[in-house]
Amino acid sequence: MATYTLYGAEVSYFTGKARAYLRWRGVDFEEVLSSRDVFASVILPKVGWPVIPVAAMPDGEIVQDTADIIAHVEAREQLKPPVQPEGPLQRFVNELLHLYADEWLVIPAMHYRWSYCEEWAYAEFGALSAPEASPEEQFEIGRNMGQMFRGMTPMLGVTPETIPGIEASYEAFLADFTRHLKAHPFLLGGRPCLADFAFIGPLYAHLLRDPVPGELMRRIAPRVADWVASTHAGAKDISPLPADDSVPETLVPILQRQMREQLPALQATAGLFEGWLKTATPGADLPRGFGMIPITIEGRTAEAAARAFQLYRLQGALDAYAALEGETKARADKLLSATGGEALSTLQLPARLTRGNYRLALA
Ligand SMILES: N[C@@H](CCC(=O)N[C@@H](CS)C(=O)NCC(=O)O)C(=O)O
Repeated sequence: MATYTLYGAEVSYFTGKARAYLRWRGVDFEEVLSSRDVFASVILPKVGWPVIPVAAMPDGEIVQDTADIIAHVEAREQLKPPVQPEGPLQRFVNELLHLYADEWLVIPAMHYRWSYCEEWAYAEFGALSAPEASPEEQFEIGRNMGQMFRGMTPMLGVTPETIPGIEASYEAFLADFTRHLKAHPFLLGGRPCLADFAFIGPLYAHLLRDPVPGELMRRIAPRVADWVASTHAGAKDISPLPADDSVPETLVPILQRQMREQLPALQATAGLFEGWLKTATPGADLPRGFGMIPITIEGRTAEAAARAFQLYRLQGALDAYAALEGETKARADKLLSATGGEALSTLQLPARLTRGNYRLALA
């Protein structure tokens, strides 16, 4: 019997992140398809709301949120090398890229799936949800389920106005990541860290596996497509990270894009969070969003939901920044200034967030 169980699906963004990590970590695990039955018998009774992936630990403990799943396995296994880089500056950049992959690359991922692969996605959703049903029944089941995800795209700021900006930005990202991969096997150097597995979230299920963006990635960024496939398969060919806690220069354009696009959205979301706090009490569950904010991608602007969960990943990055001292902090500030992210050094969340009972809450 496998030690760990991962409940999830091939079409799912965050399942790809957890699966790639578990394969790399080399632990014994079984993946169980998150069918309707699994939602009814495991996920809803234990977690309380419909979400994947969910992992069962060897003692039966149920864990949700990919960062928590990875942290739990790391703590139990104590294997080397760890998924977190050792260097404090590398840790900070690892958290920044984690935030970018989980909470910003979701925009191109959802755009390409739902603007170009809608019917295909309905069939996939139906097949995973009701594996025993006929293709026609699966399509209907998948359409009901998929429409919920499709309906999220305007909330992410995917509109006719922003779509050209999203596509231009994503293609430029692929070019920047290709240049990086020509110089380094993984984001921070010779071995994958949390951020690499986070990149697998958007880049595997949606942007490589879905047919239209998959063809695009293979055509214009074959090196990225190969990297996604091998990192998703478990990334076995590894070497150490730079021992001097340096960060590859080739990450600068990727971080510049993050600071240009995501940082203003985070600042605006933090502003609305401050307003929400005025009537909230400690321990209160956070809403999914705090209202609407403007987002701008390659000069194209739309309203998008001020998603609360982004602030939790932001808190992880700000904590890693706050842990820096002396010369390392000076190097981080230099990197922030080179990437247009100076505002991050003074950005503070007005209250701490925590997770408990599988939900995001005010600490
Ligand atoms: N922060 C969570 C995100 C999980 C997530 O958003 N999963 C998607 C599928 S890939 C989902 O089930 N979403 C349902 C929902 O958000 O209502 C994690 O890292 O596990």
